[in-house]
Amino acid sequence: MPSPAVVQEIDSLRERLDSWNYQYYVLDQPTVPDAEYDRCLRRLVELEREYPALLRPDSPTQRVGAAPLERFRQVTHEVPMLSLDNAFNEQDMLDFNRRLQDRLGDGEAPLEFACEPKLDGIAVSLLYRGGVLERAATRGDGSTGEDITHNVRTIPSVPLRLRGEGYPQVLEVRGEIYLPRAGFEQINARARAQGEKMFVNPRNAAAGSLRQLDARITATRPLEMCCYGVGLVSGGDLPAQHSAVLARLQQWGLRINAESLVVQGIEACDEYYQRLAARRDALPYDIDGIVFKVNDLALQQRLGFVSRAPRWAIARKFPAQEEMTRLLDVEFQVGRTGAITPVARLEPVFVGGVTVSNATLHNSDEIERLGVRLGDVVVVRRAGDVIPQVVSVVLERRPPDARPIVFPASCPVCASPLERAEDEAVVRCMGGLVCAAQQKAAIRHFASRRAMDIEGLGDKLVEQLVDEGLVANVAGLYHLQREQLLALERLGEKSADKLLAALERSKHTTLPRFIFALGIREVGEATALALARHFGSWEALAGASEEQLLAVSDVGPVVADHLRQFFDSPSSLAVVAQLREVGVSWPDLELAGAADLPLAGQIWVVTGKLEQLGRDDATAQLQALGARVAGSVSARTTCVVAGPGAGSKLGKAVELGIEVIDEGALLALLARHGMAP
Ligand code: I6G
Repeated sequence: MPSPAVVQEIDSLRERLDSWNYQYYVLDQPTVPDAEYDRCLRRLVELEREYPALLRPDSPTQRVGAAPLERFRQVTHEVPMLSLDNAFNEQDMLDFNRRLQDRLGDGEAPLEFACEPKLDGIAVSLLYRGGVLERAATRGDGSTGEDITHNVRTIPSVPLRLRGEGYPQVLEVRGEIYLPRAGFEQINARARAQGEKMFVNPRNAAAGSLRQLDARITATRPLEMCCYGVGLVSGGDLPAQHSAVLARLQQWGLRINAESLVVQGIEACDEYYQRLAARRDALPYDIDGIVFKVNDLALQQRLGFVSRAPRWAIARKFPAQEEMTRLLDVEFQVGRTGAITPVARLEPVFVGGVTVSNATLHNSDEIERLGVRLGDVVVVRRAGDVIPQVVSVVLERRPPDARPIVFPASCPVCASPLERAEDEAVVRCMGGLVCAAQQKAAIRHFASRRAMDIEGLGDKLVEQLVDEGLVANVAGLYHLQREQLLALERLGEKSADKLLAALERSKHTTLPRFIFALGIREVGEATALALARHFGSWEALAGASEEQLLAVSDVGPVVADHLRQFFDSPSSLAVVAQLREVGVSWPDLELAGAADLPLAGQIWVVTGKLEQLGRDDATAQLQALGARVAGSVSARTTCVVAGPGAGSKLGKAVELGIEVIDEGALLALLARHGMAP
């Protein structure tokens, strides 16, 4: 007999899961991370297995999703759309393999598996009759979905008519509709600019985009479709293996995942999983695991199904990219340009493969948008190498004593007034270089490797130098005395001498590095290089009019304005004069017209993950050297820079015999042309 405590736990789990399901599937408003949902569902499955008498047909374990929204026409899936069992580690995969071999009873020979990433999107069914798209529907609860044909027709990767011939008279294709990460950033940037509600993650954005009554809205969202299998098939035959079916779908014009692979045996499945896990952040879309399927369809048939999932497939999940934790405090950091950034201090939580205890809250608008309070339970997302973000608040877990977050009225470091420019979300400290936080940030930037490259001047030391009043601006660094350094806590003779030598060395620099090191707003490395090449000397740059600045390839009105503000500021010019006085110097550059730039006339393509530079920086730097950076490889491409995770572009380059270099070679080339390595 189950104890009252067990009955109560089951009831409570069901209630929570039902409520989350409704929020997630019906309202498109996820309230808890998937990992938390999975944990509760697993616990409920476990309890129901232990106490079968308590199993009820309406338990959340007994259905795939939630009820569809009523405002769309309902569609019955003739062949139910099931879900997949999950594996969370290698042992779960070995157990899966054991179950397969035991059930088949064909001996211990390795089974053949079809592997592919599990996209974090919306499962849909496309029904083709006579090769023409007749209906598209969501999975819904697995038996009944919603008719979203009008929306799906707007997705370019969904063919309205199948290509070629030989397809069955009735062919139901299944797959995932999703938003690539870049598309998600794009629509969220648009929503932010227009003051509209932003989406929490790409999956949520894809769901919201599909659940539109007006297909014109869907058409503005860069959705994609990737097919992973078939449902109803009649009036024709398909090949005998899953991988061959996918290949056939591709021939008929449907998109399948480029990462799909057939492997032999469960160990090879683990290798595939590890390989993709290492590349997960570099993929252009979110995935939450890998799906492994027995490749032979006759074997699939023999294996059959258990309740809601096929026995012949499993999804091995990746560590969750969203987790819940508590917001303990908010600190207001002052950046190099005076921008005040609220930073969430969190109860440490393991998410996206690392322990996270800080996350950005961006600005006061974002705090308002989230409606977050101190003490709230929040959802933290860490995807790729993006800094962790607070994406939503779990309102149902708000403690009674949660307090509003109060944005400071003056700079938390120097007490100077704060200002918010009319068209900006950012609030800035007006203290300029009087503000110790801005002093420290400016010095850290000046000393950084790609600027003046002052080795041994770490963040801690910068803190000490400013706090002790030894240095107030970057020029002050060059007046530091050995005795002053030795008097600092935890700085020995060796370190002091090393720092002094590094300071001395840094005096011989290049014009692009010097411009970059000054930390002028919006002037990154590539712009600094473009300015140096355009004007050739500091004097020419400092004396340039706004029009002359605007003539530089990388400079728009905003950058030109920041530059002019810098050159019109007596205190900024005084610091430059002091730097030159202590001997900071550089050779002038030969003037380069666009046609003289070293990579003028060349077409470059950057693909895969660039660990050090990042793709955007690499692109900007190549452009500053005169190259055109294209999005696809063609016979006219001069060179392809390929990092880990490079896919079809790399393949095409190899096929066309185009030069391919890695990030190391690119860095060396940039260095040869005066860019910082
Ligand atoms: O939800 C799913 C995602 C991906 C799937 C799936 C899949 O294959 C790559 N395959 C099946 C058979 C099912 N759901 C039921």
